[in-house]
Amino acid sequence: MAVQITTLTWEQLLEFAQNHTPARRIQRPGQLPSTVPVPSGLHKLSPEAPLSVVLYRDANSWCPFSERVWFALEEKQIPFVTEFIDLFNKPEWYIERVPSGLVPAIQIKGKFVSESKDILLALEAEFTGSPLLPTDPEESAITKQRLEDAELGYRFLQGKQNHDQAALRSAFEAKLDELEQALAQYPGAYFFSTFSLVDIMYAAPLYRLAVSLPIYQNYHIQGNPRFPRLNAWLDALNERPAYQRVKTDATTFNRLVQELWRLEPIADPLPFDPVVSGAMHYRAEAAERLSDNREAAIADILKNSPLKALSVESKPSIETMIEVHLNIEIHLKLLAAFLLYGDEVLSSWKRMSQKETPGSFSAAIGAITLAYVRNRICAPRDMSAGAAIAFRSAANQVLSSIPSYRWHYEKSGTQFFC
Ligand SMILES: N[C@@H](CCC(=O)N[C@@H](CS)C(=O)NCC(=O)O)C(=O)O
Repeated sequence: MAVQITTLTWEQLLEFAQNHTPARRIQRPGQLPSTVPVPSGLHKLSPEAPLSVVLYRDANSWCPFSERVWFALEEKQIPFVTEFIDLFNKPEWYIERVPSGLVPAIQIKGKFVSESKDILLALEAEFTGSPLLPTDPEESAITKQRLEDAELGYRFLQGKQNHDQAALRSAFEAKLDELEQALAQYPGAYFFSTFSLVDIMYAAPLYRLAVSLPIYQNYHIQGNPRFPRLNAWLDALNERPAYQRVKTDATTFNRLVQELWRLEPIADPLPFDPVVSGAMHYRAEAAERLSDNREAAIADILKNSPLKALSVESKPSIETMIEVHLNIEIHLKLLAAFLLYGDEVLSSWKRMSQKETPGSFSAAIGAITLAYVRNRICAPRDMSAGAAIAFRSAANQVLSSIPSYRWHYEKSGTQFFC
């Protein structure tokens, strides 16, 4: 299919994207974040019925404890509203209601409950559909006991100075061995005979350690023959639609810990899973987010990316500003179109570039724009983890299609490539 980027409108891209993904978000004008995913259980509610559950969570959507509660709400298909709390500037009313000031908290029929474990149990007590505690009373009692112990720290990942790293690794492996044995108690993939709150409690820490330890400690859980059941558990977890909605992606988490804990990567990131990055519904979700949010994205690029040097700091002429803006927009459009229509977009872009030889100014803006948005998006704050993987992988492919101006070096005899 022939795709002409220059004549495609954002409205066309948005419409095509919406037709190819079921993912929908609720607009939150004037608030940050400006959108929130529609809960999968919302369809159960008649439009007039008030929502009786409010989830209070962190504005950046990084908190693993909030992820647990969201995961349970999605598994149980409970309709709810999300309110974001800025953890760096907590509103007074929140501290009054939740004296610890921690997220998550939940309001069920007007009553506040905090602490993720207590919230999960309160949801079980209030909403009996899709139970997340085994129905067998004995198993249910053991599940509740296990909940008390379902903590898994990040000490080995952090590798703090003054700590014996070999000892941290041994302690971590001993904990994984124990989980491996717990999983072996039941024939299925989960900790008990059915998927339960214990699986939910372990999901965020185990998944996040599995994707970050290879990079920061050169330690692998996935593919490690010592942990076959944990690997089967991670695979089964990843298959659950509720988990696909709530989880973060490896890049979001790895960038977060790099900044938060000043960790230095010692290995390359794991490659993007081609099944995920190629899935049309994820590509369309990513393109839908970009098309719908393009104005905010462009404003953010102008304000916070290295393009600030051109667009603000050097007091540019109006003509330069217009050119910067246009080139940001065309490269974002290129990314959205590539997500939706695939390789043909890049081939026709290359053909056009060869004919019209866009200047290095345009290519520089394109490269900065694409690298910036690739790193800037955050899952699940901006889009689902699967869509984020599709977005980042596509941004890399579009980046590699930007002309290299190699012929200039060759003409002047500079041996840049050896
Ligand atoms: N034990 C709590 C831990 C919750 C927690 O530590 N939340 C963090 C965000 S991940 C928080 O609210 N931090 C803000 C603060 O410490 O002021 C639970 O399970 O809910």
